[in-house]
Amino acid sequence: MMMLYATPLSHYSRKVRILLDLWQLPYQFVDIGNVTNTDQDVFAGNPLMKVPVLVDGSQWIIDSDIIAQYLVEKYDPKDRYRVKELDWARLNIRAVMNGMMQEEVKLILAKRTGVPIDQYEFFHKSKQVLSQGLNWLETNASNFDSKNPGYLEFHLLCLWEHLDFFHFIDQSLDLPQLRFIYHELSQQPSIQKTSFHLLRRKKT
Ligand SMILES: N[C@@H](CCC(=O)N[C@@H](CS)C(=O)NCC(=O)O)C(=O)O
Repeated sequence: MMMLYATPLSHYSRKVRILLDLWQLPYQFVDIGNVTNTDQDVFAGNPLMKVPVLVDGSQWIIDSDIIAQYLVEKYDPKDRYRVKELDWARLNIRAVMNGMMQEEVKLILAKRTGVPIDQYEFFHKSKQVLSQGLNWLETNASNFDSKNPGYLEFHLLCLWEHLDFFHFIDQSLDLPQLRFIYHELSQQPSIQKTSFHLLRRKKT
């Protein structure tokens, strides 16, 4: 059986988990625990010490988007969720969301390891990216297809719910379209299965 090294609260991993659930592909979820760990073996040998990592027989694949591509090639050649789409506007949106996820990880891991983030300009930029990113996504929201959601829309779901979970959504921002799309997507049972809201607030 495939093994996915991840954590229940990893937004990058959740993108892959949603695809696996939609395709009804069984896999073993290996919770690696705290991602601040510095033992490469805990991350299934990933030298970057990040999750997700997929092990499928002799195949070892890192990085959520590459894992998604691998899975589509092997299990969904028709690419029902448009993982391999080449629509430049939508790919830019994916890049923005992946970048925002990275800034969020930076903030969370800094806090978790005792860095006083409010004291450093470096982290102010990360917070600014989160607010600007949300505004930019709202402006570009017509590119999302909430009636026929695919990999792009799953990025938004994972990003939004994670930001919400960690209280990174600036409530003064006006984001009606993003809220609507999130709400529509979050109703789907296959998506609810991996909801962060099912988890208690814990350090994983
Ligand atoms: N580009 C990678 C990013 C993976 C990533 O940053 N994962 C986070 C958890 S959501 C992590 O493991 N962070 C540990 C660290 O940065 O030290 C991907 O798409 O898989």
